Amino acid sequence: MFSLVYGLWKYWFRKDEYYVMILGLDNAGKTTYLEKCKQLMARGYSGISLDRISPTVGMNVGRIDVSTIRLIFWDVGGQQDLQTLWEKYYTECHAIIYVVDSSDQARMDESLHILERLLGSDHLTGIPVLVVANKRDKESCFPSSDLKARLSFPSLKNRDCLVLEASAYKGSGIQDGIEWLVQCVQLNSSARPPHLREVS
Ligand SMILES: Nc1nc2c(ncn2[C@@H]2O[C@H](COP(=O)(O)OP(=O)(O)OP(=O)(O)O)[C@@H](O)[C@H]2O)c(=O)[nH]1
Ligand SMILES: [Mg+2]
Repeated sequence: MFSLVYGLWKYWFRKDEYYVMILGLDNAGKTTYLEKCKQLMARGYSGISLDRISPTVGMNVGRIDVSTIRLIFWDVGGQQDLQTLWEKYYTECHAIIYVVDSSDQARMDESLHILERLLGSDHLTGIPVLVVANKRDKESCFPSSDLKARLSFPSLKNRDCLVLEASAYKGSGIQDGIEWLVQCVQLNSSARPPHLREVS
């Protein structure tokens, strides 16, 4: 009897874990996005000042729980020599958040080229991608319609893709994106099942 009740308890309280990579060029705002996301959505997390965030050397890990789902975020540094690290995580990840600095017209081509290349990886076939047009609070932003118009490359076909305007700094456009992502990873779970984290 005890083992039956214990088994049910574990089943009810287990969480499906999905891994989400946060990628994009250096200075795009990935770590700020992750920090703001935790401040808005992680229960009991008070956070740090966004002004204290420095360029990522390696990777930051964050997590939030959304109902029965746990999202584990991997925010990997975007500097050129760190981009080679990204592919180490492709086989494990369930979704990608790709952050674009929409106030940096000069690096838009470079950013989209890298997005196209990474989505061309066989290890990421069918993986949902949320493209975040970040820094919308700045005055010098290019319209996100420009970005959408450029997102027509073949590696974007046959996967869920959403472009959302956001300001990681102000916190706008973040929750909508995460809620969309939760739906996508669940819908895609037969192709890429979650990791099950049992309560011990
Ligand atoms: N105005 C404004 N600034 C932002 C926003 N998001 C990030 N920033 C600023 O952009 C700079 C880079 O932010 P990070 O979060 O460190 O960028 P990153 O993509 O993690 O950079 P790497 O770790 O080097 O790959 C910082 O000065 C942030 O304060 C935003 O939404 N609006
Ligand atoms: Mg960073």
